Amino acid sequence: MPAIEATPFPFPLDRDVVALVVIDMQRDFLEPGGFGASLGNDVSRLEAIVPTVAALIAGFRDAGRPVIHTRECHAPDLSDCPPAKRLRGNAALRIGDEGPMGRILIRGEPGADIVAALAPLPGELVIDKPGKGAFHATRLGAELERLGIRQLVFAGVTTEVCVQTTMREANDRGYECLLAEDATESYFPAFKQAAIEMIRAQGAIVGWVAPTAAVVSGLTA
Ligand code: TIU
Repeated sequence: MPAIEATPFPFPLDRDVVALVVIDMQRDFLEPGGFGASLGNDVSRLEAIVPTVAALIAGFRDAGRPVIHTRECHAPDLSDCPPAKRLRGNAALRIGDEGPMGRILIRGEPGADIVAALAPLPGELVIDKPGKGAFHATRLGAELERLGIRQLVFAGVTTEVCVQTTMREANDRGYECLLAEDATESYFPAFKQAAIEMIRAQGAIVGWVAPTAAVVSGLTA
């Protein structure tokens, strides 16, 4: 199978062992009144990647490859939310507080849902994660082993927080990681760009970077 165009060099995409991980495309990060907004961010820029993420998801579904969705959220009793996370900073609304989309970042609340346009299909893996990384305190690692996955393509939000943290966790666990650069976004354009540069520097020290179109055409080649 030919490698796909990527930086800092071509990525040896292997359709037999690759999966897509879509990080935290939740209302709480994309819509006003949720967690992202409660941290003081302008959430409007994140919505713009939804069609590109949808195209990437469709490419994996069409190729019969796994699509894994994550949601950053906590148990209703907050037993999995360390005070160091809940009490950090100066937010008007904190994790667990009642907001316009239900309790902020709580499992089962409307705000914790993945946006409708990217809804998981029945049978797709949905990983609820209490941390920024998707491996910490979840069954993601065990599920990837069960599925025989060796390569991960990443999309979602935000690039330098949950996406980069999860890529680093995956890289340390031996997965070949690629970031779909137009299917990820940050509240801070400069941080997105910096994360991309950090990931692919030093001979892909964390992983590869490529546009969605290159990944999708690689899946169908
Ligand atoms: N604040 C921020 O940029 N991100 C998060 O809190 N979580 C995720 O990135 N999902």
